[in-house]
Amino acid sequence: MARQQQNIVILISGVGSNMAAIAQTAARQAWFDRLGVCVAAVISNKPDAPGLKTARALGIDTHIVAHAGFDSREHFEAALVASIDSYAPALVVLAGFMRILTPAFVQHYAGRLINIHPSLLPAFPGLHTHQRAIDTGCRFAGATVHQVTAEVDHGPILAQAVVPVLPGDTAAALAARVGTQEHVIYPQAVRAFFERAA
Ligand code: NHR
Ligand code: GAR
Repeated sequence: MARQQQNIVILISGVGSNMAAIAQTAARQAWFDRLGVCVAAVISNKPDAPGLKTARALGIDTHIVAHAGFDSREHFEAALVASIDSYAPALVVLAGFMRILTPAFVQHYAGRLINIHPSLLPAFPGLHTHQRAIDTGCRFAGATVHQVTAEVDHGPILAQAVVPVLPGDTAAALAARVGTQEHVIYPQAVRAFFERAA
C-alpha cells in the first residue's frame, strides 16, 4: 500500500533556529524517504521574522498570518487554522511561537501540537525563563518539549535537556547554552513522534 505523505507545519515568531534545526535534520536523515515525513510549511505571526528567510532558503513554503491585522485572537486563529490546514498536517510544531493559543485551537490539533519551552518544566512556565532561573539561584536549567494543552506550558512532557547554570551567567549566555541543546532534542522528539505513529 502506498504510504501517505505526512506533513509537518512549523509556527515561528522570530529567528527560527529550532525550525531550521528540524528542517536540516529532516533533510540529513532523509525523513521523507524513510518515514514519508515532510516539513511542508513555515508560518509566522510576525511579517519580519528572520526565520521566514531561513525557511525560504531551505526551500520550504512560507506564509505570514500577522496577528496585528486581526481584531481578536479568534479571528487571528481562524486565519491561522485555514493556513495550517491547507497542508493537512500530521504534526504542528511551535518553534519560538509567541502567541498564546485558545482552547479551541488546541482542541482542533489535539494530539498533534507540540512546543519547546526554554526551561525545565514544570519550573518557570511563561516568559523570561533564563533570567528567572538565574535570579532563583538554579544550578541547572534546560529546555522541555511538550504536548500543547489549553493550559500554557503544562502539557505532557516528551523530552528534556539539562545544562548547568554557570557563575556569572547572563540570560543571553544561558539562552545560548540552552539553545544548543534545544536544537538536538527538538528534532529527536519530532522524529520520535512519527516513529511511534508508524
Ligand atoms: N498556547 C497554549 N494554549 N498552550 C501552550 O502550552 C502554548 C501556547 C502558545 C505558545 C509557547 C510558550 C512558551 O514556550 C506556547 C505554548 C508565548 C507566551 C505569551 O505570553 C507564553 C508562552 C509561550 C509563548 N505570549 C504573549 C501573548 O499575549 C505575547 C508575548 C509577545 O508577543 O512577545 O500571547 O513559552
Ligand atoms: C527558543 O529558545 C524557544 O525555546 C523559545 O524561544 C526561542 C526561539 O528561538 N520559546 C519561547 O520562549 C516560547 N515562549 P528560535 O526562533 O531561534 O527557534
